[in-house]
Amino acid sequence: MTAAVTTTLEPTPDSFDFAAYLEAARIDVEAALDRSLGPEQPESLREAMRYSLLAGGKRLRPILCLAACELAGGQREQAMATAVALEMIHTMSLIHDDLPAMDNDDLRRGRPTSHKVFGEAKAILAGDALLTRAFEMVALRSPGVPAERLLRVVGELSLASGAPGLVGGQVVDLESEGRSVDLETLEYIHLHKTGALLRACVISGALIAGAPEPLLEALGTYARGIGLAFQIIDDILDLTASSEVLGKTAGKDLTADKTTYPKLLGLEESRRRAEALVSEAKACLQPWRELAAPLLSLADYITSRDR
Ligand code: GRG
Repeated sequence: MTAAVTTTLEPTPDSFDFAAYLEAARIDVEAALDRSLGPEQPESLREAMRYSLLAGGKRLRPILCLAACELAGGQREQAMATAVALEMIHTMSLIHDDLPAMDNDDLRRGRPTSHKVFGEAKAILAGDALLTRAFEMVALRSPGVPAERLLRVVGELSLASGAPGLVGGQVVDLESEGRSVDLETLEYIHLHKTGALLRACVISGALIAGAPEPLLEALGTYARGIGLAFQIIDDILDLTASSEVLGKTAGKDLTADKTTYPKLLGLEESRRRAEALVSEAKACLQPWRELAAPLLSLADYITSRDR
């Protein structure tokens, strides 16, 4: 449950050009994603992996990872392989989530879903290949990062992907369909399905730069806030935005009879809650304020986004 926010926040430094930061980071991430898929065989698997990984998307997760690495004093390039790995895990989860056995969707990132193009078996395998490639990126393709830091990153990615994260959240979500769910269960679903990977993004970026414990702790709190806020906004957009703008089928939550924040709290209160969570998330980074401008702006972007 979210406590009322009492901290008076200092504004993000005026000199910081967030739009330019976001665009430059996105360009770097797109290039790294493109490079990350080598000549895998067979060709049909490579095609399916590239189809989903290079389909656009906001690239929020890799950018969070890079920003956290920079905040902790690291160089963007040191974290790039892990940033790519996080987008691979995210993309895998979207491919699997869209399958007929799960959310059964045929539109993602403005294109037909993987199983619609390649068939179910190939879509599952493309997801599996992306998930395992993610760990390869960290373990074998992160030059210049000390092995003990990479080991901790592998640990974070494992926790975020498995039963303590994505898989656990997805199972509770599936089991909750068609049932009335209370706020506590809804929060559990979102902290696991969405929040765990967002947490892994900032924690692993910071670990790569050798961040001290107080910063890791603050980033964990930041991630919890933005994770829940992200999902509340996702629920709101599902109700209020069009499929064309979202690039995925709008109104799915109503059709699938899912419990959402707007269903439990109403639209206005949901929005207020997302804003309060973002304020809390930003508050815990105040001690690092000078270097935290990208993460502070990314938190605001989460509530102001339209897709
Ligand atoms: C097989 C290990 C394993 C895990 C899969 C299917 C699954 C378990 C979990 C589902 C996780 C899921 C799809 C959560 C929803 C997260 C979410 C809100 C996605 C949308 O993220 P955006 O808006 O999308 O950042 P873009 O397209 O911009 O990247």
